[in-house]
Amino acid sequence: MAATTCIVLGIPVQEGAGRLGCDMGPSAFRTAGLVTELRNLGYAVEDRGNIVPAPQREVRHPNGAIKALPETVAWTEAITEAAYQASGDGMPIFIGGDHSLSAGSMTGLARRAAEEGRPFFVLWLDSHPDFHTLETTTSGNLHGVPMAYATGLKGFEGFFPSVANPLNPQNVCMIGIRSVDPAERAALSTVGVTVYDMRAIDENGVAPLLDAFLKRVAAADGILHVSLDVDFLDPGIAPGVGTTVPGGATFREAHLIMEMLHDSGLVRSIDLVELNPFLDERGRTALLMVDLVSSLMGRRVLDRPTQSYRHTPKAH
Ligand code: 6HN
Ligand code: MN
Ligand code: MN
Ligand code: MN
Repeated sequence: MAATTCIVLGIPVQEGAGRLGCDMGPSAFRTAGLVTELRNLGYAVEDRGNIVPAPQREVRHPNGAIKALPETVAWTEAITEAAYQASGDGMPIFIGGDHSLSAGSMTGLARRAAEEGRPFFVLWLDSHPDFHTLETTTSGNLHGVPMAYATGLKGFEGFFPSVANPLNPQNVCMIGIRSVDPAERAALSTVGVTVYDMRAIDENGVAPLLDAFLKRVAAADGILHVSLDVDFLDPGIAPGVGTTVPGGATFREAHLIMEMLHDSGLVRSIDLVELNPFLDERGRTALLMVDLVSSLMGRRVLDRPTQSYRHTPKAH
């Protein structure tokens, strides 16, 4: 594991969110010690700095609610390419930036997985499914569309870059969901995404839910990407986000997920999104996110792994 090189990619996109401030996210993650923390865990870290969007072209959509379409398209082009490249060099950690960045990270990573001939899976930790199309979004904030885009839902063609390797919705597991718009609910019910809402966590705990998904990824010899939106967490512990939703994951639920992900050995890339340092309290949300990354990357309480829910990925 310590042979892995972590590739840190700053993506200061904020146009996809309804309020400004996510452009400061990459700085806050660095200030909170992300790189040092990874090095302390024994990883080589290559911080590639912040990427810039591709040149903008004029693009308009009949849905007049949509905001910042040319900007988001330009970001998506650049992020897709950067994600594809970085995933060939190590383990990309995308530090955002709002969640529109995942339109690019997931499509770039899906291309890499397709080239390796392995199925691509995504664990989506968010209070929202971000499953709007360009037609259905009513807020017009394009951080609400990346999952619909990456899974190849109709209506993005001619506006966003075409998706060569659509993510199979059946390879997506969402945990923490508690704010779903009607059009998203309708779309989700038809495509086979696994959605665990907060009630599922309340009734079962996170461990059996995540374990079932990880078993599927391991059995398929899949590549797993984790997309962690700050608003997955309860606003009481993570106030630094523009779209807080009450009743989110607790500190321990979130850490347990990270610990199980580490033990699975299946994670190949991570998005850290929606951190808005302007709304944070003395950096506590940024620090918590870095703390969670440490758990995901193998920080241990004892000098041995905890013996539960272990999967053995195939050697490559
Ligand atoms: N996020 N469904 C709402 C909308 O505006 O479309 C919220 C989107 C939140 C986006 O979680 O990254
Ligand atoms: Mn999101
Ligand atoms: Mn969200
Ligand atoms: Mn390890």
